[in-house]
Amino acid sequence: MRQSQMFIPTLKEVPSDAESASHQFLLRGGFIRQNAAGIYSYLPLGYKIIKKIEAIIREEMDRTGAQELLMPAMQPAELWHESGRWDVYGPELMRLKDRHGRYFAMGATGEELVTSLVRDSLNSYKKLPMSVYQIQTKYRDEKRPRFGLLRGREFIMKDAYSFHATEESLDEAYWKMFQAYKNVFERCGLKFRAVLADSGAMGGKDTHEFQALAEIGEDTIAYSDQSDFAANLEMAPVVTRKNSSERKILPLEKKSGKTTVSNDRMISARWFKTRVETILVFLKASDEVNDVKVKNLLGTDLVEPLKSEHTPDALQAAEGVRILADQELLSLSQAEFYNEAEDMTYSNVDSERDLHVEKFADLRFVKEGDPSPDGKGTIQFAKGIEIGQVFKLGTKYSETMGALFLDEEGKNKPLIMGCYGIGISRTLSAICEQYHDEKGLIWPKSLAPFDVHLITVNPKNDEQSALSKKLYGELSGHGFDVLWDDRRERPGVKFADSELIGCPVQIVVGKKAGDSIIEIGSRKGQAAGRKEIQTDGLTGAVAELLSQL
Ligand code: 9G3
Repeated sequence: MRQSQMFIPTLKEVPSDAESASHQFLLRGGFIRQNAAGIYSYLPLGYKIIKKIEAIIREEMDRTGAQELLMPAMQPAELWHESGRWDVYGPELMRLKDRHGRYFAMGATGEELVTSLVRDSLNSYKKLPMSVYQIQTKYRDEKRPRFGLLRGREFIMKDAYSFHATEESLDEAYWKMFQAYKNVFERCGLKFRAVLADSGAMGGKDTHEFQALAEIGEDTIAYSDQSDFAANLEMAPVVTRKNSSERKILPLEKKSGKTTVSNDRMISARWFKTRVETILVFLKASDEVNDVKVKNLLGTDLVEPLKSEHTPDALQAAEGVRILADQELLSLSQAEFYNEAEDMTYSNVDSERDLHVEKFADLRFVKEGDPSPDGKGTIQFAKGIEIGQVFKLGTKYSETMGALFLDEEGKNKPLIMGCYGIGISRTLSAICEQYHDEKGLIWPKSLAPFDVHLITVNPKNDEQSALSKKLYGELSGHGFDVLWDDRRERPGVKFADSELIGCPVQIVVGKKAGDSIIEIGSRKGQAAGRKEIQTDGLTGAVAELLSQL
């Protein structure tokens, strides 16, 4: 394409509200434009890349046997009433009313719709398993949209749903989809980890998130430095070090006032409340309570810290207080505990003898340096951007929405479901976060908007224009996708735009055009500069350069 005819409105200045690199360069490179908070247009360059990401996703989805369909973004409110989620979700679920006063949910996800779509016909084990997917715009009215496409209010998602007669069949589809996701993100050139994640309000069990590694990421991943173990910080299990010294049990002593021992010899009391009771968690003062682990242990969805002014006496096991403790305390002897309510410090505390603990469990956040739960290496932390997730949904939606099938014994059972999402807009941003330098983007060749950026330094010069036109024809004839900067702009502007846009190969037609000499270089090897070559070796040189990227 001739750049003089393309709509690529690059920006010299960094937009003030663009905090992340991807947000900055997608705006400055003329890939996207904001229309409202969290709502963007994909301009021709940006949309070209979205379509390349979608093409990779379609190939991998089709390979799993999932069938592509397209469901509406306007979802009848009745469906969300059936699933009970109309009232569960607050303002984040965008709703609208049509001219007849009927309510709709703007699709934030597709579980309700797809279940209503299949429940009339997917009614026999003979028709199972079956998987469908769509690539569709999703709406979520985020309170604080930020970082451009990373957290938008309207975004493009691939969402897939699978239907099964048995758990084994779901398990098979889950791991097939898991592998398809690894293929997708590897083909996108992303550095990512599949992490064990908390299924949270989604019900179901088994769930993994695919996290693209990036400093700007909102999630913290705990991963092993010597295996592919990785988990969301909330989910990462802690394996206790076997404490060599056996526990010595000495008589409990107490003295008034605070204690001065080091944090890892001291026990802390942390108070929480659930919807129905007060929870007291004892743990080492050097550790932090992982509230998700407490929720999962109690099987509740709400665990909130209790304000300090109401904390009762930790050692008087008051009525209605459930006392839990982190497993680490089992290998802590001669511990100290400062009981605020009495202003007394107890020493030689033995957590089994003195704390009336109902249950010892893994309740703390994992820390860097902890042994990896799989026994290989130690835990490190990294920030991640969640770009995909795979869920075993179970029968959460088929039960509430009456999607039943006749099993082999002729019994009516709710369909067993899985759901699988990829944030396509987010994936675009994650790629930019991982592939840029201070001058602009550096697209992996599988996704670049064009293979080659051909720059005519001075289009008014007939030799340079004629040679550029010839090379453009030659390269296109050899199947390369070329963006030809034929604009009457100053060279400095052209080079700056080329670095912003970030096509893998750069070719410059300048002063030596008359001698059929041009310059070639890669955007990735920008710092190394370009090298001069004869034009007759050009297509070979481009193919060679691309093969190395
Ligand atoms: C909503 C709103 C926001 C939401 C949801 C529903 C997240 C919601 C979870 C999922 C689970 C899977 C299919 C593709 C893969 C992910 N945020 N989730 O259900 F109404 Cl406003 O979307 N859905």
